[in-house]
Amino acid sequence: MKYSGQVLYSLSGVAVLFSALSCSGKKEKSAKPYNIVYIMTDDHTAQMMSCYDTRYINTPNLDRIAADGVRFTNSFVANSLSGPSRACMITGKHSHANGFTDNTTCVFDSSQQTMPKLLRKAGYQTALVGKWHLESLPSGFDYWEILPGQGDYYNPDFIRMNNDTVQRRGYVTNLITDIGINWLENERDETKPFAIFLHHKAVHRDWLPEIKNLSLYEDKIFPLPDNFFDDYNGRLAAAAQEMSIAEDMDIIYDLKMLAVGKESRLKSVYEQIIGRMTPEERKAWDHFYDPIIQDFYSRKLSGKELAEWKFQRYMRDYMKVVKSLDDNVGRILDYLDKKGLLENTLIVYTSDQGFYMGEHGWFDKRFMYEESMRTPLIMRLPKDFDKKGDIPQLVQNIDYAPTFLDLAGVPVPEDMQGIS
Ligand SMILES: [Ca+2]
Repeated sequence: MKYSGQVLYSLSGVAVLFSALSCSGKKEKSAKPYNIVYIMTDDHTAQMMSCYDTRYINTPNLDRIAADGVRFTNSFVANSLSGPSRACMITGKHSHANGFTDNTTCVFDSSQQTMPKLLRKAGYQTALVGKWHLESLPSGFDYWEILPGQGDYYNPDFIRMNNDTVQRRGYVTNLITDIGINWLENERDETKPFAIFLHHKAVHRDWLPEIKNLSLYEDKIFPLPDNFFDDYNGRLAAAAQEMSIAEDMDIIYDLKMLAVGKESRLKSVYEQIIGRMTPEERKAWDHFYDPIIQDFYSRKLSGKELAEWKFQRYMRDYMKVVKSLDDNVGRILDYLDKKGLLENTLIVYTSDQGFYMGEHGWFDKRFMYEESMRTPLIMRLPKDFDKKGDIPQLVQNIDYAPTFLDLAGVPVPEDMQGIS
């Protein structure tokens, strides 16, 4: 493949991402094409990354990416829902143009143009591991291994390229990283540049922490957001959302308060999910939760007290799941460092959208307010770029595809709606 340093500057008169990067100058043209490591999580919101917000959690490995690179401070998705967001990202097009407009009725037309396909055509080795959620099987990858649908946290099934399904033993965030590192180490063609897409299930509802992290953060008390008890006065659409921690967060499915004689709407789903644990995992799980469950039902909380109790447990569970994720981002960074790949690789960390952490009394993401439309976006740049710090320009996830193509020296198709 041919690399042209010029495309980094001049592809579009309205170029945002890399023209912003070039403000402080791209130093020199690299002899080798750049690799791309794209790490995307599910529902990981910027409030829960210490490089964006120091109120709650410490994420040292994510912060390494931001500290060594750039942090986008006005990064948004085009569509704040899993499948549609993912389709926007790989096509560089809005939902009406890529055809994947919702999670329930759509099947992604995998014959259409995508950024991974264009990278592959230009000589890149491409790999995808983890959550896909576009219903049709992946296309445009030399290697893929995906979770069916939402996937499971414990001992998850994966669908492989020969279309068989295997159950892997372990915790999903570790497994996705293991598979990714194995591909980088043993399966890729080292004579070619690579683009690997690691799509985590974490930190999606219902936030099942890894056993070793169960007891973390239990002594933390989180401040309630100022608008936690929002009355939605004058905002009928907001009032109609079913995302309320007080009303809609399931005491068993979401918050794990499973006990004999207690019922909830999603109890049976929770039983199925934790039914995937090994006997040892289940024993450790019950050992941790049993005293909390007993204490909870003995207190007979209601009203605002119950809502606040739910908020605290939600925050702790979410943070524990982020902890495993941050550790695994560290594993990838360490691997790239050890292999001498850091300096020629663009490392991207983002999420498929943001999430409510109690703002407006909500969890989830299905309403177009700031917390869910924003998505974290941090990048560690190849050595040829000396830009560091914040990039305030408005960007959306439809801009990722043209940006990666631009970086790879691949012409950006005119019908892509995002810009580099
Ligand atoms: Ca999501």
